[in-house]
Amino acid sequence: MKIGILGLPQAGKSTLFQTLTRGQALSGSSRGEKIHLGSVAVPDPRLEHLRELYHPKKFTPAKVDYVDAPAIETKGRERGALSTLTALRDVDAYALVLRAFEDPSVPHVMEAVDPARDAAWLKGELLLEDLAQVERRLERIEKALKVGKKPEDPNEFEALKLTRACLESERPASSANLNPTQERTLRGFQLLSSRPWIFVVNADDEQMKAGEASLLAPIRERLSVPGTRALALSAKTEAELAALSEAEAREFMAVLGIEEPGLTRMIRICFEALGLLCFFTVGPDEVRAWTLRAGSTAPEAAGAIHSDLMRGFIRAEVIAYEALAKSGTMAKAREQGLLRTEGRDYRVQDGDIVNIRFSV
Ligand SMILES: Nc1nc2c(ncn2[C@@H]2O[C@H](COP(=O)(O)OP(=O)(O)O)[C@@H](O)[C@H]2O)c(=O)[nH]1
Ligand SMILES: [Mg+2]
Repeated sequence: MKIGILGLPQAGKSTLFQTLTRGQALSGSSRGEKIHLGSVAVPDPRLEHLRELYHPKKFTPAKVDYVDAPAIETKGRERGALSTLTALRDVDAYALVLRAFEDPSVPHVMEAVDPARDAAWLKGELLLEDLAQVERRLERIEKALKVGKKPEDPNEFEALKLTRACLESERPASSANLNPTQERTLRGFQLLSSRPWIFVVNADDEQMKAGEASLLAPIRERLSVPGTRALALSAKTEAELAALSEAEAREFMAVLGIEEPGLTRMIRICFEALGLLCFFTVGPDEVRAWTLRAGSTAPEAAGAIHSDLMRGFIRAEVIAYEALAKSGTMAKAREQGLLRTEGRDYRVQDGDIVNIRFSV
């Protein structure tokens, strides 16, 4: 899973990036407007417990990649040519950073601090960016039509028209109600609004004390898009937390009233937004977590591990993590008959421990 971080200059994008990646990738490098890539293990107590049970040679948590991009400039940017964004196309979702913190030493590109205004501005810019891209392609097709040529791909033509109408009414491309064939024809465009957006309000500690809801309400109201995903955190404070030992961090969090770090909250929201789940494979060689689209079948889970396992899939032995944890060990769980044999139609559940039987 890869998340792109976008926002205005000085919104706290790089600070957020540091928070979300536990600071590993920025150390030493400049804070300048360049692209940073970072990756972080998905914290999961279930997987830690499995590690204790198996003492595997190799331990592989699921991971999330983050891309910190240069800011979206407010002036002098050519429409449809957001060069800063080309590096950010290849992601699964966007974190849109909104500055709420007040700090006279950090200027705001739009004078006053107003996260709801910035949210609306960003939404508008990203939709216009997509619209420019869609229109460019449509113009080319329409020009060909005028000289009597048929569209190469009628599905694409239809999909583009539906998407244009959607963007023109200020709705994201993801809500264009395309059928799966139409959707496929537009995948290559990697439209910014075809992927989920998660608004991240970067607040200071004082503002956080007033509660997350009071920070998010004005943004939800302004955007008036049902189901807008958003969270609030103090990127600066949490970046400092990330540098502490676990015990120290816990103490500091208690003082500040932070119940759960932004790092895990962000991952959870992204999993929800993308409809993902985790399943596990265990053994003395490796204990590992895998990310999978919710609703995937056992052979699809096998395919996430290796294409051979999907091709030669026979059956899956499955036990829910909770059931294993209750039994204590896999041997006991087996004795108690808790291991199930599942076939091709089984839909893998979050927390399943899966062993694929296959032959190639
Ligand atoms: N007071 C305060 N300053 C912050 C916070 N987050 C970021 N900053 C500061 O704002 C400036 C811009 O932050 P940066 O992460 O580089 O923003 P970017 O341009 O969006 O990448 C830096 O000086 C940060 O230290 C915050 O939550 N509170
Ligand atoms: Mg930056």
